[in-house]
Amino acid sequence: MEPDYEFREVEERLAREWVDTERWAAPRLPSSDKRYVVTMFPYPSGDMHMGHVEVFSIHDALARFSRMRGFSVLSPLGFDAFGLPAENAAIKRGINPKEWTYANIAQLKSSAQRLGCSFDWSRSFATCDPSFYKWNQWFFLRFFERGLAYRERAPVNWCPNDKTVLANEQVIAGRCERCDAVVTKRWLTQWFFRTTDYADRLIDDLAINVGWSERLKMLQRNWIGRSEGAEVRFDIEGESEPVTVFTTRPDTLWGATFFVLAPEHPLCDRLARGTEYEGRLASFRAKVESLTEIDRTSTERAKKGIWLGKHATNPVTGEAIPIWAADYVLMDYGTGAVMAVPAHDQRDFEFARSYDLPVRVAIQPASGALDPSTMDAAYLGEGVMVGSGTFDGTPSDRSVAAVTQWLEQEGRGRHAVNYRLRDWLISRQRYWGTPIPIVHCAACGEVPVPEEELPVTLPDDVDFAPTGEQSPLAGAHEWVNVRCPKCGADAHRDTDTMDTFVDSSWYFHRYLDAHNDEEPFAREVDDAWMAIDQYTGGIEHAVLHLIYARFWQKILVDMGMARDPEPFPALLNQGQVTMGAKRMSKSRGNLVDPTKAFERYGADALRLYILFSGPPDADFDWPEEGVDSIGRVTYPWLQRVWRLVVEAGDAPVTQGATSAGPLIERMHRTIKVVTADYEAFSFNTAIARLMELVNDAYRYKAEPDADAAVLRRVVESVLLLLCPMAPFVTDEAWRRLGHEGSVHDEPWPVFDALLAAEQEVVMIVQVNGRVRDRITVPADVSEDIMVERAFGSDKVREHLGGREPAKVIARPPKLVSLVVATD
Ligand code: ANZ
Ligand code: ZN
Repeated sequence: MEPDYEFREVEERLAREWVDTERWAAPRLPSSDKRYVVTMFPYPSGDMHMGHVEVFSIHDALARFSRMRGFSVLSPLGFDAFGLPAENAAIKRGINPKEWTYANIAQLKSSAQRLGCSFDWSRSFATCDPSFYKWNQWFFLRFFERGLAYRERAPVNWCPNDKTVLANEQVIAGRCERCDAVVTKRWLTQWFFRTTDYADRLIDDLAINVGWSERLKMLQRNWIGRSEGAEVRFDIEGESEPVTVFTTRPDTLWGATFFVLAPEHPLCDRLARGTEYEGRLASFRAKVESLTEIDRTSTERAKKGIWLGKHATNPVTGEAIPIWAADYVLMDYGTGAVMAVPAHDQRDFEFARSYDLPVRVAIQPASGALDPSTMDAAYLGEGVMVGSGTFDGTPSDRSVAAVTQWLEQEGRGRHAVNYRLRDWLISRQRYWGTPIPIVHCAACGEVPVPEEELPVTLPDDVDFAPTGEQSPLAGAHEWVNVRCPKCGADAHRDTDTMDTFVDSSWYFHRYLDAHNDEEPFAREVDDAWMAIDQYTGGIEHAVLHLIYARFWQKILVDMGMARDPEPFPALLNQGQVTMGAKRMSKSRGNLVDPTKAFERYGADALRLYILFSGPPDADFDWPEEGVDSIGRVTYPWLQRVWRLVVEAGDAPVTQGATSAGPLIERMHRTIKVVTADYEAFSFNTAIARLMELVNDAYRYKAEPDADAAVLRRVVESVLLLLCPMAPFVTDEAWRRLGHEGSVHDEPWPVFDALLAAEQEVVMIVQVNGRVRDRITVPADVSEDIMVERAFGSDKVREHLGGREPAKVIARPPKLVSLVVATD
């Protein structure tokens, strides 16, 4: 007897061969219809884990499937190598982050190769390569020229543990996304990219992304948080200039009974200066500073505030209304100033009740009169305007537009749109990132590093432990102190580094021209390969990475460097691999190590196991027994496929058409449905169909008049349909069948529509030997389905009369016979 399939020898040999021959390198320009498929590049924090295996298996099956269908496929992989984890790990070990990072990259890369991924390694890079980050700096300077990069003193999110600022997107429920420390606010001078300029396009262009889930689009829309309303100007006691508020409800202006400023608002200082309120303001501010944004806006918390001793004038009633500073008004939303309408805004209502401020109704519902003295919540519903002069009676579906128009005519306000989205804060006070290519000169200000001096490389000999508000780079005196490129005077480099989301915003363009040292990428190759036809990655990037990359893409279009307004119109979010419903991690001790799986069962069995576990977007809870569950499921099945190949291998190589028969028809149907399964990312059902076809082939083989040529034909189809998911065993088996070339160079099998059509037959159901019903079923119906359909028949049930049959005989596909005891 033939020995079992020796997966280890085959996989190691083929994996090496594929790397040595650059087997999956794509041409510079596509040679036929293209498919650019990208999986979000990994962060090399160690070796490969099951999350990588999952997304790589899905991605690679799609890449290989597209190749077989005749597309020119580009499937690259690089490494997202800058950032805090590398730096923290290096600090702990007392080595340079560079060493740690490149060692991890080498390991991750070799594991991806061992897994049999068909990545084009000739285009690979790490974002910490100076040849990559040079272009981050180049882009930074282009943005700077265009006014899209600017430096400003602003209150920023500060993580006291990581000792760096965080973008709004990196603060989750008031805590640092990475280390979970409570985030505080600090005033620092920082670099920003002007994402808010693109807010409308970021919303509108979501319509282009037809291959996105509705959930993802909603997450982005909420994040951008477009809000329409009006800006209204209020005169302030003792101020020469009026102050503007943003409101979504200008129609409630007649109900504004007080005026509220964010405690950080500079106007608070001016109003309180030199009065008894000055000290109170200072202590109130100190209290508010310790609150997170979540606390401040929470509906559960009692709102706090202080009167500032001055008044504003309600522009429509002419009434003097008190000016308060309150914690629930945020400095960085709208204008940081609010007209408070307690009758119709819940936060204002609660505040008014706490501090005994007047409530005045401006919108009256049809049901009856709202009474300010008895209301226990703000009224947010429909109605008509009341107490609003000439506007009285205007219904609330027209009131906002009507009042806005009038404010514009009167010159007291204007239509306005506000966004929750903030400009992207990109500077970090950390070592392991792209240095910002700016020199600060006392005379010339912010001076760009001349292009021919790029890249500004990271100095190696730095004490890179975080120091506080200053980047560790500030301590690298030789590196920092330079001459001003403009006037030659003593000057110093900017010591901040860029947020690593800068890298991931455009890396997929760099793959297209990874060795270009004249420009980030040539327009010609970008037009030829972009947009990405299929992007895969985790839903955790729903806001951060996907917003920034879409923003960057729009700038590229505006700069004439790219054509497509959206970079990835189709996106698949894979689920998570867990164990005991918890994320796999070393510290939890629930890690299933891919290398162990390679050793015991092979990469093919591992890939199939993951793909077979369920739909790709569902989470998969790995069984407690760990890696050995592969040994019960996909490993023995691959051995079974191999034995079938060995036995079919004795038959002559298929010449032309094989006579049709039930097995050949089954094969055509399998090709049809498996093709549709691949198109729908439904790998688990594809594998299930292939398992059935293999069972049928075994059954056929046992028949006395089995035709060896038929069997061979079916086995070959199984290999072709399986090879994108299990690339090693299928390639070896293909050669074993006597083929010269590789299975991966074969075209995707086509089915014969006639043969694939479901044939139908009429099944007869007998009860105690007499025909009771005739039911149409597929010609290849199984016994189980036959019996199920027989019991489903009303006529049959009537003749059973509630009795349980003593005997059930099914003869596929035409007869079911039920025998019941007669009394
Ligand atoms: C008066 C008013 C009356 C309001 C009413 C609402 C209802 P969104 O939808 O989130 O954009 N607001 C404005 N700036 C604020 C700030 N910096 N901090 C806290 N609240 C602020 O909400 C806009 C509304 O939130 C604005 O409309 C304002 O209250 C408040 F019946 O103005 B409104
Ligand atoms: Zn200068």
